[in-house]
Amino acid sequence: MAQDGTRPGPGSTGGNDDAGPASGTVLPGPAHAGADDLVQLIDHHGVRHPHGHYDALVADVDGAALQRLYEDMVVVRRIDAEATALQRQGELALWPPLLGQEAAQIGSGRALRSDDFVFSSYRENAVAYCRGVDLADILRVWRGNASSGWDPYTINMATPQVIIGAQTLHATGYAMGIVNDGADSVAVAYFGDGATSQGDVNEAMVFAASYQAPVIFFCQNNHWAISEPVGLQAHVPIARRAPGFGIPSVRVDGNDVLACLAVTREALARARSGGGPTFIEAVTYRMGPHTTADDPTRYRDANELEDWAARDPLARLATLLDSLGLLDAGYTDSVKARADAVAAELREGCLSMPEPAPSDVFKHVYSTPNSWLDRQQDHYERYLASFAQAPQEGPR
Ligand SMILES: Cc1ncc(C[n+]2csc(CCOP(=O)(O)OP(=O)(O)O)c2C)c(N)n1
Ligand SMILES: [Mg+2]
Repeated sequence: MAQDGTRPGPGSTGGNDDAGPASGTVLPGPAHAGADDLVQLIDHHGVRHPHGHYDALVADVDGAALQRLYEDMVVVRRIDAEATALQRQGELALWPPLLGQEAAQIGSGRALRSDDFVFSSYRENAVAYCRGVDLADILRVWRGNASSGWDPYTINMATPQVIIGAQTLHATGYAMGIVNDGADSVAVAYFGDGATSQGDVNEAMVFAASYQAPVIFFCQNNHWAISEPVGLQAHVPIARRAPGFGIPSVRVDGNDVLACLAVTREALARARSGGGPTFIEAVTYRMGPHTTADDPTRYRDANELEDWAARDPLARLATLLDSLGLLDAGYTDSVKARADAVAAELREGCLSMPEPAPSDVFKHVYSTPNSWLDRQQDHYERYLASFAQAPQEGPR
């Protein structure tokens, strides 16, 4: 919160810069957790703390399951690093890194069923990984090869939304459709802290509450909306907003994969059983730039990054696994080998992607023939052909 009670200045993260329990009023929500309480099962020292309510939701997560969550996080961090390298090498036009947000995305993503449907922003590449996306498909748009990366129905995940917050409306509408179908799947909208200031997100919450739609609003509060710190637009924890719409909310340590799994499972169970929407605020941190076109050193204090590096989601799980005797060389070697193989597959998929034909830009604009577009395509193709036919001018 701003020192003087006014707008926090640049670099401040206002009322949301802690990852520890905040004090204050406990607002309506799940009976066991107010919107201000931070759910945490594994602290940043890698210590597992018992929890009166959420332990039951992850009772099945044994050592082997924890190892799988760790492997997932290592692999998606590697995907992210490889894609960043591909951008630096000129193979991608742009890349939005997720470094630091692995636990929020893997914990929630691994809670979902295959018939649930995800509506994400551009940064949820770890969620796409959980959905089983073809690795090259993650890169297609960023390489400029396609207008969208995959067929949403193959993995039940819409292609990433760049219009901030719009996917919350899509998710809510989809969830209303689930009710009409009499199904028990759930729609999950992923968005950032900045997105919560968008009208779309607020409208989506009104509709979701009105229709008790089976939708989860999964907000990754990574503390920044490009160069704008979260405290500028949220003077109280973001999770507190949802109860005002009649939506129960929970604030979770977004760098704790087990806690993220637990709260998402609870929200899914509520939605499947007719209990309507839930808002989850996963308190995490974007350790990299907004995108590879951004330079966060221009607006962010290096100390802040250092603070959050000490709460790294992978490091704490590694420490816990080690304390359980589950981080031996055989295991870490196999995780590394898997990450190397995935990175190699990603790179190969990127470099071997066929170049689209210029006229492919007209594909998928409409699902049915359109004479106006056909005419444009015809003109464009004749224009391109004119270069091939132009007489070559010889040297004078
Ligand atoms: C409607 C709209 N307004 C503005 C932008 C430009 N823009 C792109 S990313 C971004 C910040 C989003 O921040 P946040 O929601 O916190 O997500 P994060 O990037 O941190 O994951 C903005 C303002 C946009 N893409 N769409
Ligand atoms: Mg953000």
